[in-house]
Amino acid sequence: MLNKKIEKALNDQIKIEAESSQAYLAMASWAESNGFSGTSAFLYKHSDEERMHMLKLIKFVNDRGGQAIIPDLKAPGKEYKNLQNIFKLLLDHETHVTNEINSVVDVCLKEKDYTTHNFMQWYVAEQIEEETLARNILDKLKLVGNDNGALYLFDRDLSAMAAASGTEAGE
Ligand code: OFO
Repeated sequence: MLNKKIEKALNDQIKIEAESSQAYLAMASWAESNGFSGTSAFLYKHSDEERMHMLKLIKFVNDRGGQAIIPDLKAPGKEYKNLQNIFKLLLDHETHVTNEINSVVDVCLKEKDYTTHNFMQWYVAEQIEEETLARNILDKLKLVGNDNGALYLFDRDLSAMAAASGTEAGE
């Protein structure tokens, strides 16, 4: 049985994962409508993965005798300056998510809930991958700058990454 503090921390995290999914969906839609089909495929997939992160938490809370709450969400962004802007926002968002996951882990330790602590280790590892991936993409975009030919190749690379597997976009 989950104690109330843990249940609240996990429900807060459910909301954060839902917000991540919405944010990346908005970015995917912008990229698609601006002709970056590879980047949009990558972001749609990333959005799906965040939904999966949310569902995993929902199941865990309910299986352990708590009640997962489906949150309302504020509208995500709709305008982005360019791809660099998108991936900078994505990296900032993932850094925020990492901090939040660390706080959940902190509550687990304080409450001596080692089962939830163990469950949360999957998210801790996932965040390392996601932050690294976002940083690498941003580095590439900085090299690309305003070179349209390079941007075309970048978009093609992201399409290949999206097609390759769930792992690159953080399965
Ligand atoms: Fe991108 O993070 Fe979920 O957890």
